[in-house]
Amino acid sequence: MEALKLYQFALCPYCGKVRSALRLKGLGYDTVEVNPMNKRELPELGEGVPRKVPVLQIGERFVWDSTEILLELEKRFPQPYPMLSEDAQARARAEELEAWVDEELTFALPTVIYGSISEARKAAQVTARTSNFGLWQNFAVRVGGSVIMHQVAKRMLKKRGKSDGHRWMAELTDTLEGKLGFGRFFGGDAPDLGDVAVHGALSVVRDFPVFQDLMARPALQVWYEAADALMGHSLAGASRAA
Ligand SMILES: N[C@@H](CCC(=O)N[C@@H](CS)C(=O)NCC(=O)O)C(=O)O
Repeated sequence: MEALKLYQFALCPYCGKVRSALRLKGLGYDTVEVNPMNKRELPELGEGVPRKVPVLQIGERFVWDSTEILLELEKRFPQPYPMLSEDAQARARAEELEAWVDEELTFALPTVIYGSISEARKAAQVTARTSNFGLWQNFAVRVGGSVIMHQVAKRMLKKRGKSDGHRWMAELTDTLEGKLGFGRFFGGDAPDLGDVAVHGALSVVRDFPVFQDLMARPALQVWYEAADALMGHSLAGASRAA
């Protein structure tokens, strides 16, 4: 079995998706926390490849972009839980939910975890805590990172024409509850790609107040507990196969 190494930011929802998928598949992996200020730890992947996380190293091979990584994992490790159903309709629903997570939820989350400068400071501390950065880098991430994160949150709100991140998040929580309906998982009786995407993105905000708002919805709480039993992981997450 080839070694798996995930280059990540602990608080990046796309990286959360990959950690959830790795856990669902029962795969052990190591993580490398990338310094968001200089991305020095990220391997050189050639011209045209975005300097972004997540990147998953599988043996000697590198795969980037969370969706591509999930598809690669599905191809190589279809069991024990397939993320993509053979049924075309179910598959389309799962892909649609994953796209919604990538294009909506992932943009709203930073606006509530870095929305105020004190929230941004807390987020930067989490990043510093989950990394192996040296003393100076650690300090720079705590101070510089919180300012940058706060700016990113403000830019995202403006770009999406929103004024209040918490209100935006409440709207998305309603949507999420609607998508869950009465099923145990978004994918029905078993989790699928949609469950992996939602679980991964939400797991990064577990230590933030917004998570309590989400868990105040009983259906979402029941779903999260069931999903977390299968895909739960820590943010720093060097993890061995179960
Ligand atoms: N479509 C990509 C998006 C990845 C992405 O935007 N990652 C962000 C962190 S959440 C990043 O690395 N940003 C660094 C930068 O843009 O400089 C995926 O699904 O993996």
